[in-house]
Formats: sequence, structure tokens, C-alpha cells
Amino acid sequence: KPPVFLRDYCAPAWRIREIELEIDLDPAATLVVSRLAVEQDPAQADVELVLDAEHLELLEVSIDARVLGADEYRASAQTLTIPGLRGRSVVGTRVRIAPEKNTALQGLYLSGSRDAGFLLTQCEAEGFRRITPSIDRPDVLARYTVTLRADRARFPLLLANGNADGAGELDGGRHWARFVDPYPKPSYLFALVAGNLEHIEDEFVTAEGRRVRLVIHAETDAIGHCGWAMQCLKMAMRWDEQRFGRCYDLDVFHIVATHDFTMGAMENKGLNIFNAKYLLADPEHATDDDYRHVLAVVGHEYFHNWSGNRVTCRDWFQLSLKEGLTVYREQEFEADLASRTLRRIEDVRVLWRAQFAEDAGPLAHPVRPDRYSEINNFYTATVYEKGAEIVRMLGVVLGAKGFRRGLDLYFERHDGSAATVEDFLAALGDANALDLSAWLAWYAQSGTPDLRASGRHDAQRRCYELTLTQRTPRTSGQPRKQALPVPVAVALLDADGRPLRLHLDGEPATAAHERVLLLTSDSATFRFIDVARPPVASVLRGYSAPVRLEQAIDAAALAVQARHDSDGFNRWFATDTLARRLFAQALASGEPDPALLATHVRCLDGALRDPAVDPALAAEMLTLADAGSLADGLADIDPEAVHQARAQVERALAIALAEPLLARYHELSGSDGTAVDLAAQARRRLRNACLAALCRADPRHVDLARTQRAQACNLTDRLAALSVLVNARADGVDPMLDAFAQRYAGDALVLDKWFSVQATEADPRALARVEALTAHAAFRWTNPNNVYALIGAFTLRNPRAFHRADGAGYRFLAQAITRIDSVTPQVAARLATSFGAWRKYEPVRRALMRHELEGIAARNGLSPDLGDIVGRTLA
Ligand code: B3K
Ligand code: ZN
Repeated sequence: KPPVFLRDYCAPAWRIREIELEIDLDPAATLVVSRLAVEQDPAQADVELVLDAEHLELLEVSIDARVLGADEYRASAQTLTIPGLRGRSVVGTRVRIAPEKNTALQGLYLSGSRDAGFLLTQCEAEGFRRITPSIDRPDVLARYTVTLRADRARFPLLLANGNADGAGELDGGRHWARFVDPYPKPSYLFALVAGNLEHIEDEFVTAEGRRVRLVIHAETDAIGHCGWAMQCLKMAMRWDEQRFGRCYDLDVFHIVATHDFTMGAMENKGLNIFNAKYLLADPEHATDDDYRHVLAVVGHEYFHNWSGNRVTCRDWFQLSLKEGLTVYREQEFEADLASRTLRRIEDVRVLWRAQFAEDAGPLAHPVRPDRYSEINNFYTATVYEKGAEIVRMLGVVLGAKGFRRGLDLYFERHDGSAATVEDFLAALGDANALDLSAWLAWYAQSGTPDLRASGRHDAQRRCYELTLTQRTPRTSGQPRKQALPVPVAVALLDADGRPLRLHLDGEPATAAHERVLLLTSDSATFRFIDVARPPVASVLRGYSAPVRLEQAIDAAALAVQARHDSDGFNRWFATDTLARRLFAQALASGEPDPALLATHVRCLDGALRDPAVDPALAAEMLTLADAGSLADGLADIDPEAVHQARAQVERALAIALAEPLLARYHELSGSDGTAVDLAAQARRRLRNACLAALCRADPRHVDLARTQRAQACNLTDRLAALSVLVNARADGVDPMLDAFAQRYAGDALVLDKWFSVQATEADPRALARVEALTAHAAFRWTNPNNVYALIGAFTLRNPRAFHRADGAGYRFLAQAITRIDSVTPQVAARLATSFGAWRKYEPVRRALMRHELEGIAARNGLSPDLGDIVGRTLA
């Protein structure tokens, strides 16, 4: 596919005011009749009407109800052109499609079996053109009226976006239903569902007094697990009203669960479609992580109703306008409802692992890319997570009230239309009488800035000078970098961790203990006065900017932060920094420095014993960064050496902490059972972190895992124990794995976790198991969840086995990618990003990965999705 450039953007020459669809549904042959009320931009009167149309069998084209002859239009594999049209007309088309053959899972497709499954759609980014010819771009917004017809017995439920507008019977056992969506929307938000699903129902009254029916639809075996999602939906609706003043706007809100979905969920207007993985939750079939993910994803998709749907994106380059903003809103939702500190730690871990890695490799791109050839490959950690970080920084700089004012203005100005990043910054700025245009650089520049922070105390002048310096290394395709606005939240702590009152030289004194310094140039020094003794600088509090922080700070000062910092994130950040220093020593010299180890042990010991520390935070402090994140910034990586150094640090810590770990493990055992409240989840998290650490320290503790596995009454504890046993290669683990599979036979989501537990055993022999599991009855190459649970988990979360020195892990992935590419190209493309860091590895592995990439690239019939990733990775 030839690339599209941001600089080439042109407003559409044709718009569509209304779209009427009549769809006769059938898995083998679905007929789609459409009438598009099109209107030409008078300023572009010479531009022909070109409709996007792919994988359609075109049966008829008409203009204002007159059927056209074959010479009156031109059809290609991607387009339908109607030359000579001017002004306003109604363009009619009739096409046939075969949803049961659609394994790409874009457009209209079948979930489940041909006889019992249901039909559904996925249109973002460019799936609508696989349903009917249209102008399939986000800045063309139309009102939709949709009539669905289908066999009543086979498809009793018929759904499309918007409010219901009539239904009835037809001859031959068929029935119909009509839907009107009063809000103009781009085609990527279109959705329909038809099948035999069960539902649960509730009601929500909005702050504006609108009664909204809430309906969740799922297959019979899953409908009993939808209660938590319904609660989450109501919490999200209330929270968006209270925090951002956003109310829901239709009479009904539907959510549908499917097992066949390439991603997490989709925010179609009034008809969200969810990967079952992010919707279903009950204590026997879901882990605590699942509960939290359901809350986050239900919130995320719901929040898109304003950030994405009411105000959408002008073009796909602006994708982060809706995704970055919505991820930020989702993060704030969970921070407000659960734990701000924990959500922040989790997000920063993801940022480091996925986004920093992406930004340092061949697939690096700005948050607003300036070109793409396959847009589906830009639903990335950069667009989502770094995009959310930019919004967060703006929130820090504007403050809660100022940010809210800005967002209100943004929604008010752009409601019902398609906006740009510039529009967003202008609204935020105008509402606060500020010029925020300098922030555009964060959207345009790729790469992770290095931020250096160093302090100097002057006892005589009683002042402390903090010097901040930024530098962004060059990235693929962008050699020159500029300074960015970097907000750095700072506190100065005394030796007991108490924050001092901050007084910046030249400013009036205030009572503030924390303040945001805005670095706008390469380097700046900030002088605090009235500082009697050398303070501990707590820098980048709450991780106020997505940078690599390099801080001139000694272990003793980090320990003060780890023990006492009033910013929960920085407490954890300090422990993470200590652990990284230990890792670096182990990697360089074969073992961590005993003094540093002792310091870190004291910090963790304190957190473990202190009843005032949230057990979940203690668990996070115990959990070392994964190997990929630890290797960030290294060249010529030897994954085996990284594994050994990491394992060595883990083991040394576990041995030194054995006593408090064991005490805490026993103390936390028992009472929580099937409770899923936050406190119970936090206790389980710490308890399972203790268990894993204990078993690393001493194989005798594996008996604890055996007992826990046998007695567990929730999936979290059962899986955690099983994972420890698998990693310890404990006696009798195979029959235990079999018993687990038996117990959950037929539950696809739990079996996916069972695949992942085996795929992530940190041992080169895991590969053989993974290969064997691809033949398991519960594994289907056509199912994205299966593929990600087994193959994705292996490549992303098992670096030791994936990077086997003999290249067998790479070969396995390459073969899997080729196989999947002919079925679900988007999934193949995503898996291929696991080769993205190939240049960072030592020469042998580098050559092996390159060999596999070149092998894939040389194949005939590569999908554009995979071709794009492999091409950019090798470039
Ligand atoms: N907007 C969708 C993602 C669509 C991905 C298309 N390949 C889900 C979300 O971010 O909410
Ligand atoms: Zn989203």
C-alpha cells in the first residue's frame, strides 16, 4: 500500500448527510442495500465521487433511484467511482458479502459456529468499506437509519446503533428491526449484531434526567458473568458526569460480548462490542486482574462516547486525539475509584515496557504520525499510552479546574464534528488564556527524552539548586530533536522524609510542599531558598512526564524516599531505581553490591512489616521490572545474561527477606475467599508476591504452593500457585495442569490463562510445550485470544525461551506469523512487532532474527498489514 501523508490532508470533496441501510442477514450471503445522500463541496466541483469499497460483490449502482449501466461507473478492488456526478444526489448500491468467510474480523463477520454463532461488525479503522461502498473516512459524518432483516429463529436478536425505531414479522419466518441514530457519526462507529444471545438489563438515570436502558448481551454460558461489567458501566456513567460533566445521550446503551475479536473492545455509538476477556468476570472464572481490566475497559469504551464519538478525529493521524484522551480518562476513572498510586505504577510499567521500547526501535513514530500505509498498525503504545501521558502533563500544568474548563470548551466547540490535535490544544489554551502551541512538539516528535536531575545544596546561603537537563536521542526517521515542555513535580524531603515548605528564589513564599517546575529549554536551574540542610529531592512525583529520569542521587536518599515519600508513586519509583542498580551490578560484575543490597532489603522489609502500607503497593515493590524493561538502553543484549542477573537479584532479595515474606504469607492466608473487594484483592496480590518470592529463595516452600493450589477458592490464588509450580518444575505438575484443564474444560477464557501459564515458564524448554499446545483441542489459530494467550505470551513474556540461543523461538514465531497472516492479518502484524528490537541484541541473535524477518518479507501474498511491519522493522 502506498503511504498516506498528514501534510496531504484535503477536506472531503463529497460529504454524506444521511445513510439508509437495509441489510438482509445470512452468514453465507448477506445483501446490503444502501442509499447515501451525498453532497459535493462547491469549492471542489471538479472532483469525482469515489466511494471506498473492498471485498464486496457489487450487484447494482443507482443515482436518484435510476439504475446505472455498467459504463456509468468504475469499480476497482478498492473503489467505486461515479464520474460526472455534481451537487446533491442519492447514490444507491446493492452488494453481497459472505460474513462466514471473513476471518480477518474486519467488516461483517461470524463469531462462533456457522449454525449457532452470531453476526457482528468491526469497522474501525477501515472496515465499513467491507460492508457497503461509502466514503470511509472519519471526517465524513452522517445520520444513519438501519433496517435489519433475518431469520427469526436463527437470529432473534437484531441490533444496530442508536434508538430502536420499529420491528415486525416478515414472510418465511423472517423478521425485521429498524434503528435510528440521531447523532451524526463517521462510518468507523457503525455496528450491527444479529444472533441468539441472552441479556441482562438495568437502568441509569442521567444527571439530565434521561432514563437509559442498559443491556449487556452474551452467549448462554457467559451471561451469568456479566454482572460486574454492568456495575462498572453504571460507575463509569456517574463518574463521567461528576468529574467531567459528560452525560449519556441515547435511550439505550448496549454491550455485546464476543470471543472472536482482534482487540479489547470497540466504542461503536450506543452499541459497544467487547472481547469477552474484558467483559466477563466472576470469582471462579476471573482473576483480580480481570476484574480491574473489566472496570478499565468498560470505562474506556463508555468514555469514548464523548472523547471519540461526539467529538471525533478529522483523520487517522489524529488517532491519539481520541485514544490518548480516552486512556487518560480511563486512568483517572480507576485512580478515583480504586487506587491512584497503583494505577500509576501499572501504567508506568506498561509505558516503559511497551512504549519506550517502541520509541527506541525501528517502529518509532510520533504520537501524531506524519505518514502511514496501514493505519491499523498505528493502534500502538505510542498513540495510546504516550498520548495519554501528554494529556496528563497538560492536566498537571493546567491544574484540575483549568483542565476541566479546557475540556468543556473542547467538547462544546467541536461537538458533532471531527477535530485535530491543534483544536484540542487551542481549546485547552483558550479556556485558560494560555498559548499551548509549544505542546504540539510532544505530538510531532518521536523518542523518549532523557531527563537529568542533579541538585546542589549550599549550606552557607541556605539554598538548594536543582538543575534539570533534557535531551531526546535521535529516532528512526527523525534525526533532529528539539526541547519539549517538561513538567517536573518536585518536593524536597528532610532526612525523615517530611516534605519541606518550598520557596523558589524570586517568588513570594507559599505554604506549598510540592510544586511543578516547567522545563522548557535544554537545561534550567531552579533555586529554592531557606533550605537549611541538604534535602532529598523527590523529583518527577507521580511520574509527571514520560521521560527516562537519570537522577544524581545516592542509595541512602533513595531509601528515604522508599520508606517515607508522601508520593506513593515515588516510593515505588525509589525501590524500582534501587532494584535497577542492583540488576546493573549483577549484570556487570556477576553479583550485586552487598551494601546496596542491604539498603534495598531494609526498604522492602520496612514495607512488608508496616501495616500502614497498602499490601498491593508492597507487592509492587517486591515485583522486579521484567527483563525487557531492565534491558532498556542496553546494546548487544544477551537475554540469557539478563535473565541470570535478574534472577540473581530476585533470589538475593528473597533469601534476605525470607522471614518477613513467610510471616506475611501466613498472616494473609485464609479469610478472603471469593471476596473481590479492593482490600481482598490487595491482600491476595501481596500474598501471591510473597509466595513467588519464597519459592525462588528455597525450593522447600513449593509445598506452600501445593497447599494453596489445593485449597484455593478463587481463580487468582489457584493460578498464582499453579504458575509457581510450573516455574519450579515441581513434581507432579503435569497432572495438576491436566486437572486444571479438566476443571475449566469449555471455558475459553480460563483455558487461555492456562495456555499463558505454560507459555511463560522462564525456561528454554517452554518452547516445546508451546508447540505441543498449538495442537490442543482448545487452541484455534483463527481465534485472536488463543493466539495472544499462547504465542503472544511466549514472545512477550518469556524472553528467556523466545530468545533461545539456537533461534528455535524465532523460527516458531515466524512460522506462526505466516500461518496467521493468511487468516487474520492484523493479528499477524501485531505478533511481528516482537521482532522490533532485533538490532539491540548480540550479533548471533540479531542475525537469527533478521533471517526470520527476511524470510517473512520474501514470501508471496503477504498481507499489507504484515508487509508494513516487517518492511519498517528491516528498514
Ligand atoms: N477504538 C478501538 C480500537 C480499534 C482498533 C482498530 N484496529 C478500541 C479502543 O481503543 O477503544
Ligand atoms: Zn480507545
